[in-house]
Amino acid sequence: MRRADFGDDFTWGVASAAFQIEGAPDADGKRPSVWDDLGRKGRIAGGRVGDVAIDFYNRWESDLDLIQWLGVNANRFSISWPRVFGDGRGPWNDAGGAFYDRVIDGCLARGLEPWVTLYHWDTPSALQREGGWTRRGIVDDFAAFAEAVAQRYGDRVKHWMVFNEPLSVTGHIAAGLLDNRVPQPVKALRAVHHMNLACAEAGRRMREILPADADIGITQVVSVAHPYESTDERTNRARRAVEALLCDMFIDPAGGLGYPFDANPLLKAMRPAIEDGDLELAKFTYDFLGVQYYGPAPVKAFPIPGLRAIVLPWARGSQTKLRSEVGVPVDADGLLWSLRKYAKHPAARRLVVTENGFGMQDRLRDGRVRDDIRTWYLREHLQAVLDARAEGIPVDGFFEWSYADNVEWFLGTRARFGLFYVDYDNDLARVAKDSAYWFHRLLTDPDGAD
Ligand code: GCO
Repeated sequence: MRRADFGDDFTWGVASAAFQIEGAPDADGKRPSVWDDLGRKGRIAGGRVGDVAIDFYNRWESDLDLIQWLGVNANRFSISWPRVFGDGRGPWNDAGGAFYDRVIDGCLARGLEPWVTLYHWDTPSALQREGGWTRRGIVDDFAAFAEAVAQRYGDRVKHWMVFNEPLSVTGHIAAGLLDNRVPQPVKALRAVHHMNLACAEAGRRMREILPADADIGITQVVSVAHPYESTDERTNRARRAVEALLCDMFIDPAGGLGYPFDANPLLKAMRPAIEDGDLELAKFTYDFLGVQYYGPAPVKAFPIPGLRAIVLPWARGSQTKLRSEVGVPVDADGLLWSLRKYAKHPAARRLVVTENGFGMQDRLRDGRVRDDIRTWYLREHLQAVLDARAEGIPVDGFFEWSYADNVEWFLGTRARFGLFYVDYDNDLARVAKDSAYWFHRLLTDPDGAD
């Protein structure tokens, strides 16, 4: 496999997120986020691991050097809302904002296009206490934050993602993980609608502020159901129901298709949140859909009298060969099917794989991390991207998650996704894993990598 196989217009990047790498929870006027609170409440494995994370706040220069060494031409990272915008509604915090000036300028100085995610889950604590995404008023709060960020960095940042994975935030709310541990599935479905409104409004306001060539996208979990196709109607109903829940209730409204209530009647619980005119407000054509693919959603239809189909997305004995150490089924074919499904979706003009990576508990032995399975995983999924491009599917970028091990949310630092190993027992030293050397060869050696 060679970089040249993907064409000169292809974007190669690595991805990360503020809370997972920065640390410095109180530095330079930063206000707390819901994830700082979760760490302090002991809800994250290892406790307040986010307070240091991998110390990117202080090590951003040497980390950008490592990212540059990989041979990528882009670096995806996120802005911490409470680091730059107080308790959520401003005023702008210049000292906090200056940190992202340094990172953006540092990227540009190293030939790394900054790809900026506006929101990667770190809701300001003050807004979370008001209800977070279950409160419709957050739509205006978020849009004002988006405007402020675009005004500050729009002169240097061309590529934007307004939101990272609304599905994940929805799951956190549904399971009651963000506050008092009381599951709130109905409130979560209504929060879906608020997120959809917020993303579209942020997109519109950014479009007004940013230069005409601004590239505005959104990242979504895209895990198509497995089996990827079937002749059995009950199975296909199950597949549609799962994809409606995991992907289409977020992507379809942006494309003017409304909500897939027919595919999954459970979604009708969100109806009280939908006000007159909302479906028009939820529309926004993104320049790209950020496809976040780790594995498919295995489904198995269980015929239950009176119910059209009940599905268990993570059915036991799923058809895929392997699961990562964080329990995600592995099947690169699912990425090709995902790219096929959204290739012509009205919500976006093109596709970019904005996250793909393999979580495992790497071990550092004799100064080396042997992670052949991660190299195999990356090669398989890059091949799926090549296959998609060969079919004429407009996918023109790939961001590996992540450049370095970091705080994997509730799992803390146990699950490792990085190309660089972070030695938490040795001053957070970064050590290139075997997969990092493979990725470096692929991107810098004209003969590519096997
Ligand atoms: C996600 C998030 C990342 C995760 C990564 C590994 O997709 O869940 O964007 O923050 O850390 O995907 O699970």
